[in-house]
Amino acid sequence: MRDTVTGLISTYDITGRYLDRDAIDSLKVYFGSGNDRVKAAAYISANASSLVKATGAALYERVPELLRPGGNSYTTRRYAACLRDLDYYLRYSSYALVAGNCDVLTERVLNGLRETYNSLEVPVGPTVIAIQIMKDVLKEELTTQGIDDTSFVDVPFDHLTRELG
Ligand code: CYC
Repeated sequence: MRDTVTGLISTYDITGRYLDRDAIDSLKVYFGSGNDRVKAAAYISANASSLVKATGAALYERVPELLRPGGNSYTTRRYAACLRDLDYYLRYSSYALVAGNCDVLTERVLNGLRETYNSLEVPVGPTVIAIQIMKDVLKEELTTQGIDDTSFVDVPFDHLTRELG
C-alpha cells in the first residue's frame, strides 16, 4: 500500500536522485488538495450508508431487471451482497483519496475480483455503472460541502471502473 509521498520517495530513492521539479510539482498538487481530501474522507465516513443507499436506488432504477427473478440482485441475499460490495468500493475509495494513490484498491479490492464476479455471474457492466453513479452522487454532495474542485474524487472511482471493466 502506498501514498503519493511514499510512492515518490521510493521512485527517487531507487535511482538515488534528489526530488526534481516534477516531483515537487506532484507534491504541491497533492498537498494543495490535502485539506479537501481530508474533508471528503470525513464526509464519506459520516454519510457512508446514505451514499450506498442512494447509489443502490439509482442503480436499480437504471437496471431494474437486476432485482427480478434471474437478476443478479434477486433474493435479499444477493441484494445485500451487492450493497455490501458498494460499501467496499466506497470505503476503499476513501482510503485511496486520502493516500492520493490507488494501490490500496488494486491490492485489497481488485485483486481476483473479476474472476470472482465471473464465477458467480455477477454482471460487471451494472457494477461499473454503480461505481460511476457513486462517484457522481459523492461529487454532488461534496460540492454542497464547499469543495469547489472535486476532480480529485474521480481518480479512485475511475481506477475501479477501468480495472474492472
Ligand atoms: C458476491 N462480491 C461477492 C463475492 C465477493 C465480492 C468476494 C463472493 C463472496 C460473497 O458472496 O461474499 C466482493 N469481497 C468483494 C470485494 C472485496 C471482498 C470487492 C474487497 C474488500 O472482500 N450484484 C449485482 C450488482 C452488484 C452485485 C450489479 C453490486 C453493484 O446485481 C454484487 N457481489 C454481488 C452479488 C454477490 C456478490 C449479488 C453474490 C453473488 C452470489 O452469491 O450469487
